[in-house]
Amino acid sequence: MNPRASELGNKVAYQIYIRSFQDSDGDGIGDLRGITSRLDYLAGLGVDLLWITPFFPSPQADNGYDVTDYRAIDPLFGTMADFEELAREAKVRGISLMLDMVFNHTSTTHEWFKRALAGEDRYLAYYKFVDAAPDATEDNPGEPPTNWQSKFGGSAWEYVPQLNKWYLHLFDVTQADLDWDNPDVRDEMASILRFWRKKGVDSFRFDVVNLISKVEGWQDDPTGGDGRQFYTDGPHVHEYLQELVERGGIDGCVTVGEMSSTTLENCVRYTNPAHHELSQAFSFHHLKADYAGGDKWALQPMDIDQLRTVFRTWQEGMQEQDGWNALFWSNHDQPRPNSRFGNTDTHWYASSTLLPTCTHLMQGTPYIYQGEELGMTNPDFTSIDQYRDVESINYFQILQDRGLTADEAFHVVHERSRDDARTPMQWDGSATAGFTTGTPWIGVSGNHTWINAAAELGDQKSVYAYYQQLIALRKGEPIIAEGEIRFFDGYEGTPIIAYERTLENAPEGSAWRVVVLCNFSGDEQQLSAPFDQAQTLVGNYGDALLEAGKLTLRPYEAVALAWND
Ligand code: TEU
Repeated sequence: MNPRASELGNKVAYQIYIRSFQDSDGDGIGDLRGITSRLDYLAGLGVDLLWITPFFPSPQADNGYDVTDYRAIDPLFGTMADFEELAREAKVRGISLMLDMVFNHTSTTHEWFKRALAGEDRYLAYYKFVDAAPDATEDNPGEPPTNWQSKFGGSAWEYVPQLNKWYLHLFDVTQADLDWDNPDVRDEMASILRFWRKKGVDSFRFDVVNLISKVEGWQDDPTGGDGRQFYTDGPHVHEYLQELVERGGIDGCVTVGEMSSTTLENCVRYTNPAHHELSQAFSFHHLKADYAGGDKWALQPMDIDQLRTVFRTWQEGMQEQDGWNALFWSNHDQPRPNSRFGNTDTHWYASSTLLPTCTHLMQGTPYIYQGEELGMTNPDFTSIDQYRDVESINYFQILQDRGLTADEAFHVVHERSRDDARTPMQWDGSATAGFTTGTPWIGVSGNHTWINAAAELGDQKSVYAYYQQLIALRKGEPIIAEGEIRFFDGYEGTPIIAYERTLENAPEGSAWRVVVLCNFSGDEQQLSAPFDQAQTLVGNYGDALLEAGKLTLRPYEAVALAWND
């Protein structure tokens, strides 16, 4: 059994994008007290871990992923007393708070960066500053140190005239990359973790943590790419993570790393307990099955063979080497998965329940992103003015610079924007969906009138009830938490993903085998299914059309068959 299974196998995490979850003071922005007011809803779902996106002081250029002070609470979201109350109330309900630590970069409004701009050597060394050419000027700074591109578009370097230097920013220009090769920086980050540990926090998410170690020396990307090979899973990343975990006092905590463009081999090292790094990894390769040529901003229909191969590679690969996957379809950076990989126009319920059935029964720890448990969809925005995300607004222009018309660029943004997942949580059918008594910072999706918690709670046929069922299964059926996983061959070229879980010495009455079959299409599929004596463990159509060794899968149907004799 995977060594992580006993501590993490029956846990389920829920992600809150604090800006959009619940506003308590009418300013149109979600906050800590708002979350506290909704803890019973979360406890009712059955979640154990609550990942809350950053609420530290920030100018909000990237909605909190641009941190000014890691040891305080931004007044936008409340006070430290509000945080402490939330932590207490969550603990009473058996829920552990997972804080989101953005350690690859700080805001350029951070004290450290300000002191660097003032020319203090100690703080210049906190960041990746590189001397510009001696004759560089503000009007003509010359070429940046490398041709690397920011993930939000444009050069990854910004020229600072008063220093005649460039600084690196892999993300927004206001997010300056820290120099993790500097032991003073590593000391600071470990100290920040100790500060939150002293407050009783025992769970952390690390933002793009596999980007912290950059290759020594500055080289152009010879492929004309964005330079990611020079900083992704970099030369010292494992060493720095082990040191951070040990000195931050978080070995044994529940931790998860967001691993951008990573590899299986590195994620085994990040999560295998023998390495004392993190306990889980978010990898994103499965969420690139609809990226034409791997480019987020080039649309293509979802490639089901690619999706199946990635799931198989990561599930069987991490199992073989005692790594541990975070299981997810969405977060605050991804479009709503039911809109993206299903068809919410023709099969909203089936699309909204196919996806979690596929992943919640895999090996790993499932993450539910706010509203996913209600079947929230991409918003029906019709104008770029409705979008707020810096990346989306940048790419609306970049795509037009690449030759797309404004309408074509808008269509791509509409399908790919991070704001697709950032519209207010839909609590009820009122004008602002019960999210705020004020004006929401971003528009409410029009379908909140019928997709909302008030309409679904108590309805045993709701998407919410289906998620409750999946979560209860993970806690009640040991095979899901502890079983081995194996994907079935023979489905290439079909819209089916199929795998089985097996558990040796399954407890009396519990399943020793579960077969999961998922139809990622809007068409009925007939399968040869030599599955006699099977029980229907769970299915998004409520039953299974299984007879005489044949199984019919209806549009976007997922079913799990179990053997427990
Ligand atoms: O995301 C990393 C990241 O690259 C994502 O922004 C996402 O993969 C990208 O938008 C795909 O095009 C983390 C945070 O989750 C994100 O919200 C932050 O903006 C980013 O890091 C910088 O901190």
